[in-house]
This record gives sequence, C-alpha cells and structure tokens, in this order.
Amino acid sequence: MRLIGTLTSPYARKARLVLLEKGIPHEFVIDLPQGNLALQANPMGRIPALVLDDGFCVFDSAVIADYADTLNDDPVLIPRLDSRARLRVKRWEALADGIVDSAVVVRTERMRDGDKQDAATLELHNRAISNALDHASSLLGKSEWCKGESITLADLALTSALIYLDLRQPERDWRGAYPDLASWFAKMARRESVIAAGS
Ligand SMILES: N[C@@H](CCC(=O)N[C@@H](CS)C(=O)NCC(=O)O)C(=O)O
Repeated sequence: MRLIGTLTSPYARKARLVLLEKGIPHEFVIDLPQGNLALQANPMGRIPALVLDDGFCVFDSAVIADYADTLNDDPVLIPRLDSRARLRVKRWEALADGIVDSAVVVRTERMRDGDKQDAATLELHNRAISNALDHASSLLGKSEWCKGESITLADLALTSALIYLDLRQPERDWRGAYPDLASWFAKMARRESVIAAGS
C-alpha cells in the first residue's frame, strides 16, 4: 500500500504512525495537497490518502487509522470489544485532531497580511487549542498512556498534534504549562515510529 502525504502534515503523520507502530508494510509517497497523486486518491485532494494494493483509495486520517488497525493485532490501537474504551480512544483522536484543525486555521490566518488578519478568528482558535490542551492534560494526568495500559491511537494522534503545534506555534509554552504532558510527550518522541516519521 502507498500512503500519500507530506512530512509536515499532522494528519498524515498520525496515519503514518499507525502504520509504523503496527509494522504494516507501506511506501510513504510525498505529494502536496491538491497534487496529482493526492487528487487521484482523494477527490478533495487532501492528504493523507492511502492507496491499497488493489487501487482502492482510503481517506481521511481517521478512516485510514481505523482500517489499518483491523489489519493486525500487534498492537490493537483502537479497542474492539469494550465500546466505552473504544469511544474514549476515538474521542482522544477527535481532541487531538481538533487541536490540529484550529492550528491550521491560525496558521492560515497568520499568513495573511497583518491588516487582513481576523483577530476574532485568531482568538477563537487559539482559545480552542488552549482549552483542548488543558483538557488533554487533565485527562492524561500522570498516566503513562492516554487510555489504558498500553499505547493506543490516542497517544499517536496527540503526539502528532503536539509536533505540529511545536512547528507552527513554537512560542506556545505548553510544556511549561503542563509538565506531565511534556514528560509523556518526551517519552513518545523517543519511539522508533515517531523518529522514523520525522518532525
Ligand atoms: N480530516 C482530514 C483533514 C486532512 C487535511 O485537511 N489535510 C490537509 C493537509 S495537513 C490538506 O490536505 N489540506 C488541503 C486542503 O484542504 O485542500 C484528515 O484527517 O485526513
């Protein structure tokens, strides 16, 4: 299978981390959003897109993660039998993706000329990020993993979101505000998959 994305896309990183953690053989092919490969695989031209060996195309990152997790049990990243545990992991993913969604809006807004930037949009989305970080930190507490006793999609999605936040909002001192989250992230950043996916 081929995963289409870029090295900086947080959604692509999340999908890639899932494939790497599960040891699913794949080729990572770099293409920009709206690039030829991205458009062939996803009518919206967004990345990531996963092209299966028979040509079937899968998007978006949550669907890719969900599908990839069914391919083997080593490890199971989205609980299968316990519906509340499954719900918790998927809610973590939504929280992490929500951080990314707002960080993308802030970045897009900041790329406009100063006088064209909308202060209310910046305030709304920066506040959403702050609230989401606050929520993530209190949910995580001092636990080793976001959910349960082992790694799940929740850890990978949050790692991906924080890497993106460091890239686009390096001025945001979330480590200072949330030392336990910072320790958890430092441990995640040392994982082979995270190193392989780059930052
Ligand atoms: N919900 C989608 C979001 C994907 C997404 O928005 N990707 C960005 C790149 S980080 C993109 O392709 N943007 C270009 C566009 O929206 O046209 C997912 O999780 O895969």
